[in-house]
Amino acid sequence: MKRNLLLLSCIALLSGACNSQSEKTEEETASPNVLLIYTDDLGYGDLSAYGGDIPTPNIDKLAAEGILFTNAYATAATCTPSRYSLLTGEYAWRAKGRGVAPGDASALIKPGVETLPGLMKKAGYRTAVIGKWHLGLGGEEGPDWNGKISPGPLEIGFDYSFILPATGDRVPTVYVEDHHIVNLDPADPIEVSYRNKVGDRPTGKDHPEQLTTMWSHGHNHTIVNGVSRIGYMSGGEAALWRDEDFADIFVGKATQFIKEKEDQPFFMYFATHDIHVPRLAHERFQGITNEGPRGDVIAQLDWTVGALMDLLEKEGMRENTIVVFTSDNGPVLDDGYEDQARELLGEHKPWGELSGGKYSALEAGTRVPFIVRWPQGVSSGQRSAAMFSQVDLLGSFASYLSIPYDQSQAIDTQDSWAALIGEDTKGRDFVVQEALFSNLALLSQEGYKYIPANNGPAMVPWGPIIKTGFSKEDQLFDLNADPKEQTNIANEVPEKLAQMKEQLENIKNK
Ligand code: NG6
Ligand code: CA
Repeated sequence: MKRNLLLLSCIALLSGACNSQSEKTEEETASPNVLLIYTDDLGYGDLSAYGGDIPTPNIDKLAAEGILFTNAYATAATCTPSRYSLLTGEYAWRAKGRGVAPGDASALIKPGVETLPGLMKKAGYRTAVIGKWHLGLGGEEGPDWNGKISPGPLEIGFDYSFILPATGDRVPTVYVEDHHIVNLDPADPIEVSYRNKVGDRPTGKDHPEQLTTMWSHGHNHTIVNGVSRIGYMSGGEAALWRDEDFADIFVGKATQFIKEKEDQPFFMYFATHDIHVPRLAHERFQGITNEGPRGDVIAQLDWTVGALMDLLEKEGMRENTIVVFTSDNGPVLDDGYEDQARELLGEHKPWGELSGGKYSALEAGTRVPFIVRWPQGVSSGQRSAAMFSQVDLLGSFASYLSIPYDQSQAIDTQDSWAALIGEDTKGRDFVVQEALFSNLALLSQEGYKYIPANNGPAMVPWGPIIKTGFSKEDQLFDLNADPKEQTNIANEVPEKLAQMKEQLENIKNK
C-alpha cells in the first residue's frame, strides 16, 4: 500500500475537488505524524504486556490499541550500532568505529548520508530528536563543547534537537540544544577528557564517600550529581543536568515541539534515557515498585509514554499519528552501578523466556519489545509474529511516502511497510544480529540461528553476568524447538549450517 496523502490532497486542491473530501476531517487526509519512542536497554520481558512483573499500563494500552510484535529486532545488542542502523538503514558493522561511542566521539553519521529524518524531511515533515544521542558530535577533532557543536543531528536531517550528547553515564553531563550546550556560562568553559583527569571535581575512585550510588565496574571518574561517570570533565557548572529530571525535561521539550503544529506533519525521534544506568528516577517514582531503581525507571518510562499519548490526544493527533515504541538492545542488571537491580528482581524476567541480554548474541540481546499504534491505519488488538528489523524503518517509510533514497548508502534497509502495519504476518527473510566485539549472528525466517565460531568470551567479561552465546565452534540453534538456544545442532544439519554460512558471507560482502 503506497500512497502519499499530502500529494493527494494537493492534487485535490488544484482540481477544486477539496470539498468532495468533506466527510473526512483535515486530520484524516493529512500524512500521519510519526513518533518513534526509542528506549534504552529495555528487555524483551520488561513490559507487563510482554509478561513482565512491573506494571506498565500506559505502554500496555498502546499495544492493546495497535500491534504487539513478538519477533522484532534491534540490529545490535548495544546502543551506538543499533541507533546508527536505525537512522541510516545500514548495518553499523559495515565499517569500523561504530561500537559503543565515548562521550567525546566525533559524529558517526556524516552529513550527506541517507537518513531516516532526512527522508522524512524530503517528504515534507518537520523533524526533531529529543533525548539520548550517543552517535558522536563534531568533526574529526570531536565536538567543540564551548562553541558551535557541529556536525550533529541538524546536519543529518533533524530540524530541531535537544539531546544528551552520549549516555547518562558518560561526560559531559549537559544538554545540547541544536548547536550549543544549554546554560553554558562562557566564563566557566567545559573541558572533557576520556584519557586524563581534568579540573578538580572529585572522582568516584578517590571519593566514594561522596556518592549516592556506588559504582561497580568502570564509572569511577568525575562525580556529578552524586554519581561518578565514565570520563573526566571540568567547568560548565551552570549547565550540569540533574539525572532525576530527564523524563520531565524530555517530555516538556517534546510537548513544545509538537504543539507548534504548523501545517506540516512531524517526525519525532524520542530517545529516552530510561532505563539505562545510572537509574535515577524522579523523586516521585523512587520506591514505587518492588524492584528497586531499575523497576522505578520502568515506571517512569511508562509515565513518559502516558504523557506523550495524552499530549497527542489533547492536540487532536491521536488518530493520525503512527507511534512506534521499541528498545535499542536487550536488558542488563548490573551495568556499572550498585543499584540492586539483581537483588531486588524477584520473579521479574527482563529477558522473558529468552537467553542472553545486552551485549549478547543470544536472542535477548536484540529481540526487543516493539509496538505500533496508528488508530487511523492499523486496527487494534493485534499481535504479530512477523520478523521485523529496525533497520527497515527507513525503507518502509520511504516506500509508504513514495520518497526515493540512495540504496547504495542505505544498503541494508528493506520495505517492510506491510509488516509494520500488520498486513504481512511473515516479515523479513532474515535478520543479522550484532553482539559484543562486533560478532555477528544470523537468524532465518524459519527460526534457525547461526552464530559463527569466534574467540570471544562465554560471559560478558566485566561483570553484568550475561552469556554472550560465543563459542569457538560454529553453532546452529532451532529456535522453534529450542528458544533458549541451548542445543547446538550444527553437526546434525550440516547442509543448513553451510547454507547460513554462505548467506551471512553474502550479506557481509553485499
Ligand atoms: C559499557 C559500559 C556500560 C554502558 C555501555 C553502553 C563499562 C564497564 N560499561 O562500556 O555501563 O555504558 O558501555 O551502553 O564502562 S549502551 O546502551 O549505551 O550501549
Ligand atoms: Ca542501550
